[in-house]
Amino acid sequence: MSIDYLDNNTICAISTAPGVGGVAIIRVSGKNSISICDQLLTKSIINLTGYSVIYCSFKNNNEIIDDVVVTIYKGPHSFTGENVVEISCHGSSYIQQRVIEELINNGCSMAGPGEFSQRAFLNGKMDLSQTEAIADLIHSKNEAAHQTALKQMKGGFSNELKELREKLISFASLVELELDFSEEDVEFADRKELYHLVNELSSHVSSLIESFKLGNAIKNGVQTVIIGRPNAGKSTLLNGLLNEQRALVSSTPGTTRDTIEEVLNIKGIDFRFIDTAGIRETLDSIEKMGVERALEKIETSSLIIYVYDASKEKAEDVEKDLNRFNTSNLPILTIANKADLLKSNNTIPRSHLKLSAINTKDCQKVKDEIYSLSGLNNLNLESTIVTNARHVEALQKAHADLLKVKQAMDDDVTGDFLAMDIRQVLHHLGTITGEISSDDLLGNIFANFCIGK
Ligand SMILES: Nc1nc2c(ncn2[C@@H]2O[C@H](COP(=O)(O)OP(=O)(O)OP(=O)(O)O)[C@@H](O)[C@H]2O)c(=O)[nH]1
Ligand SMILES: [Mg+2]
Repeated sequence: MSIDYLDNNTICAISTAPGVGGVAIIRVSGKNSISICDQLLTKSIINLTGYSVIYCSFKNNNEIIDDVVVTIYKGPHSFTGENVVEISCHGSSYIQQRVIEELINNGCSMAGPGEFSQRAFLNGKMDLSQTEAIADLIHSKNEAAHQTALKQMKGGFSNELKELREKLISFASLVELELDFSEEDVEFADRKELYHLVNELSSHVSSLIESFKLGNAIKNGVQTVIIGRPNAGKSTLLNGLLNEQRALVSSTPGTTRDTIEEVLNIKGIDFRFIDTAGIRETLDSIEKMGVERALEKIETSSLIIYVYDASKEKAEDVEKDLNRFNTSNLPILTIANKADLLKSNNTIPRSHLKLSAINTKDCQKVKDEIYSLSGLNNLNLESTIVTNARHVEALQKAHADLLKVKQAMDDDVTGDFLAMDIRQVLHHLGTITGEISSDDLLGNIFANFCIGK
């Protein structure tokens, strides 16, 4: 996407969700937004001050299209930093389209995806990570996602990064200053202090990277696959967890063919449970596809629940299954199911959870086990949690370069190399907030936004 903000055209888009609603909001932003809208309203808005709200009609020449409420924002005191007019009309798709059409006929152009947010960023209303947080806020589905997005939008994360960068910038300038006096062998930047700072920064950046595990779980949920042999009770377990008869259960092995996915929120985190076809050698082509799909689901999951019929299965077969299915060493909860059918001579390893999936109450125990297995029990929404894959990638690069700085100091390299490595760290941290950005980067980010945002 090209960035044509410099020509300062006035853009418009429907900012509410597509379709019919009680009201819809059409947003207009740009230098001419007030004068363009003024021609289309039955009351003049030219002389109104910012934050004025006015009730009037939206018209085309003499045809009244709708009664509307219009809010005026005068730049820079608006979301985009430009003059903005928000037209609230009745939420018919026809009215929304007519309003847009008239705006375009009068000199507006249709906004591209995320163009309002992009303008907000380019006009310095917020930095890149804050802009991205708005997208997360709009999509937040639970308390944790809402909290982290809100904090990021308010600038919590940006301030933390700014502090880290500032500390390093002053050192970078001192090291660079030394280069100007290279003949004189001076050291303006105290190496001991710098070493200490780099250590401090790298552990800070590490903990931000670590927080992504939680951040990702908050944002995208934790995919948890339920696997085992046919008839083990996997579907019964899924139903018990959900407290509803979601999946078909029967005593015929091979009941579940396709995978069944359901989301369950446990302590604020969405766990996406996937019930799969029982894994066995089979000649039935449909069941075979189901088995393949089950094995594929393991690859994309973060957690595994392995269920076996404890009244029937031999210990060595269970071990064999565990080794075969968990090739990527994911955290795994092994459930010794059908505990109600166990005879006194059956012994169950301590690490297996004894369960009767037909007993819904028993299934609730699984929720606690899954939650603690996910390693998210230290959920602390007070500290900064990185939720964005782009950010964590930049942090990882910054971390690698911090290690290079450390190594460079250990090797006692010259100031110019040291300065280069420090600049790299600053560069990567700067890409998160957008202090360092390129058209490509911005294009990529905003292209993923919807129109009207
Ligand atoms: N006694 C007893 N029966 C159970 C228990 N859990 C499941 N069953 C029964 O075991 C049979 C198979 O259960 P399902 O949940 O369909 O098993 P599954 O693992 O999904 O089987 P497939 O879909 O064929 O792979 C059903 O008749 C269930 O009622 C349990 O804890 N105790
Ligand atoms: Mg099943």
